[in-house]
Amino acid sequence: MNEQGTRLTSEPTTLGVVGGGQLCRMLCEAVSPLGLEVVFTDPTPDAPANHVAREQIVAEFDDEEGLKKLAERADVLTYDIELADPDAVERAADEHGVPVHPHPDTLRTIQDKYVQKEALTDEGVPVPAYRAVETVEDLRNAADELGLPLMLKAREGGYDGRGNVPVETRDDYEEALDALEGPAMVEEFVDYDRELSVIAAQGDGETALFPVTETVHEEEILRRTVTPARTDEETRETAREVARDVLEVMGGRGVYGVEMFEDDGEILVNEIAPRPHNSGHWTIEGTHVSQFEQHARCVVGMPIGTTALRAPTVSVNILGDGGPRDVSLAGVDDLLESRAHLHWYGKEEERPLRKLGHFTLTGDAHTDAEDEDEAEKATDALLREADDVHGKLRFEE
Ligand code: AIR
Repeated sequence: MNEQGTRLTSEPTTLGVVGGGQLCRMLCEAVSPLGLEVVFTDPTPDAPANHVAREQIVAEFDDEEGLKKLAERADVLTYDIELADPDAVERAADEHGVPVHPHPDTLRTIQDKYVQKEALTDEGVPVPAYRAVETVEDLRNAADELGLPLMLKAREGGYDGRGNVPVETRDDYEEALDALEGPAMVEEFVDYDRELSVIAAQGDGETALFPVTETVHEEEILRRTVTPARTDEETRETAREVARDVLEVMGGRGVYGVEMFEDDGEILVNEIAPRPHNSGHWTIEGTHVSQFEQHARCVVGMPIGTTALRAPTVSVNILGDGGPRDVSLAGVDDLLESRAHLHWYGKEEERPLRKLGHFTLTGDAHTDAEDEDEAEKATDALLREADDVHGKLRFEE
């Protein structure tokens, strides 16, 4: 916090967060024991974080006035969503002399998926082959070089699979490009063995990696995580090395979600998030310091916490399956009576595949997570238990 180290006083340090969704909500929950407080901006009144933060400023992510109010009330600024406007955040921060972590330049790099891939490639971080495309002609050339199928992605603005269009055949070029707004890029389709994620933390002069987790997606939305990832130790070590290199590229303080493909023992970086990430929610119960507390420690300048695994862990997302309609989830008692830890985000509207909550199951702390057979048996049992309680949840009118 300062050169003499962390000092706890009666005046709480305040984090100013752009975005007040579930990530900001879980950040608030994690930092309260450290005596930190959170003020945030979000355009939706009574956003999920509002139930646990000190204050919400109702404002769009690029609203100059809202961001200035945020900077005025905060000691440090950070984000819960990368749709934040880096220019407006930087201006507000400069006006009030408040630091922003990660740096707005990092946000600029990450916001444009093509620029992000260029930055990673320049530093030798392995990524799937990619090309910038604007026209059908560009797409045809890319398909000639990289083959089909391809994944067409909006360079900016997409998340949770929004803005991604698979291109299967030559007849799809025009329709795929028409489906996206603004500049686009294509990537080779990686026929991966599994997807992995590492939450990587960059503090004030120190770094830490969370254990490698396995992520399971359907329809490009994260469904569940399994930790330790069910792969060999050599691959996990490669994933950690890649995550360390990613931190070098990012430079600034904060936690980063590094999403990867594992393909024949090789690791390719899919995407980076400059913030806590859905693939790290399991750390709330699964590691000594969660990704949320770690993010706060990093941006405030406190020492980094230990990321050691407490026990094998499985987390499952609770996604909307209808709507738009008011949220009403039934069948929750079995979950509450099980050993699962529920995290309900308090969103008002259900929409198909919207992230409305998640739950986490942790195994026996005595399981030797380093022993692959033992860890796999433990996570298999957790997955069965998770399926059981998840299967009983149902959204109703
Ligand atoms: N988020 C940010 N980037 C990706 C995701 N999933 C989180 C943030 C943001 C919230 O999702 O916490 O505020 C928005 O969720 P929704 O359901 O309103 O789109």
